[in-house]
Amino acid sequence: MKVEQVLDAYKYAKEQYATLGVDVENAVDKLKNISISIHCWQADDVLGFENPDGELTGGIQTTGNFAGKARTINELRSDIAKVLSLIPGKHRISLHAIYGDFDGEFVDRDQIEPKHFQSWIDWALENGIKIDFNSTFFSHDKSKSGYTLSDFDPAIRNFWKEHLRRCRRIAAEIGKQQGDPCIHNIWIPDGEKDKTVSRYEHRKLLIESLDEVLEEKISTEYLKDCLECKLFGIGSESYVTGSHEFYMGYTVKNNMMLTLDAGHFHPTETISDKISTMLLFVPELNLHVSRPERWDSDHVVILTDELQAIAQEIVRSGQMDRVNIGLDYFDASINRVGAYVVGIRATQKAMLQALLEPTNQLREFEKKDKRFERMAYLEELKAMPWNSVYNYFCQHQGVVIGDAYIKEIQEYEKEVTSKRV
Ligand code: RNT
Ligand code: ZN
Repeated sequence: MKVEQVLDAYKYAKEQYATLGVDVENAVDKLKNISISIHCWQADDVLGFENPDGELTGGIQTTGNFAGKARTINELRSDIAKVLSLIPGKHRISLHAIYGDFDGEFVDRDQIEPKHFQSWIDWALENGIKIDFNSTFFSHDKSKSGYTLSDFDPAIRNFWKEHLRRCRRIAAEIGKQQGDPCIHNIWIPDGEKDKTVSRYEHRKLLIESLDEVLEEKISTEYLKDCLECKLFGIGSESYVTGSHEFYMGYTVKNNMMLTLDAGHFHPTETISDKISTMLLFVPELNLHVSRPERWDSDHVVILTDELQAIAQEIVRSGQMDRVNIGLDYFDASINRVGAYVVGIRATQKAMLQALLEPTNQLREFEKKDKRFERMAYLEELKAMPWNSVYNYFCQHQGVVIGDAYIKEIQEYEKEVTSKRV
């Protein structure tokens, strides 16, 4: 598509949306300010740099062995830079604790320090990127029982408490240096494959562990902790200590941020409907936008009905500034850089569509009991020229439009990732 064609299509789209009372420029402005927190772990199948030859545990798994995964920090940064060059807007990178710059040394989880992340902070500052953080409670000898912070063994719990303490301080240091709070996501995989009789006991231990570590007060100017729930994982099908009810209770009680991962519920249960509820009880939400398919909670995000519903709920709530949008998926069976770009673009497109909704008018129909009109307009909106607006947004931000990113990824594969053998 040529520059003028994009502009013509945008002009036409603007006129069409104006007939519905939608201000397109305002929507584009808002989209520009939505930073998506891009997970670093799609690039290397959640292996990290602590022990890249180790096994991924904790109830998560990647399948496939597509060539070209990032094996070093530099390769990972190069892949992320490529991704960012194909995405309009300013975004964040979400790091896991196992992605530190350990300089070839083994640094255990209860030993990590801000210095192991300084090169990430410098890299991010140079590139105008903000960083979010995640403590890593999986892929470790001391999580072999299936439990960490809710293990019966106090020595195991102590080890992981120290990890959490250190992660909070690292995240706070990141937040301080970047002049923007670092969101620190805490996901604890603890659970069991089969019928568990000590559910209450483990949950009580998890509360004790969390309370003890979170007692250390750190300003939200630097650090925002959030807790991520899950219903089941691979090998923890029967019981997960940190269930939805557990963290719903814990975050509401402690006025903390809750993380909702789209793949962490019953297969037909969705997070879109939880957004308006939880926003009434917790200060902020963190989302792990993901796509569940059957047993897997982490397929590449695409423009599904549920993704659109999530975006609609964020926008319709009028609380966009209290919802942090992060991604969480990992697919080792396709080009990993491509997987990033498709997922991020899909998330932006869903947000844009939601921003282009004449919500006030739809609310009027609702109030006046005009349910047919509401339904009909919601149907019409699906086929409105929102993609012309997205193309314009890309062009305006100096990023390739339409399907041109596919060729870029093919070239990067040819020149870079396919050579990683
Ligand atoms: C696992 C959780 C968690 C992880 C990442 C790697 O089911 O969703 O967020 O995917 O921490
Ligand atoms: Zn998640």
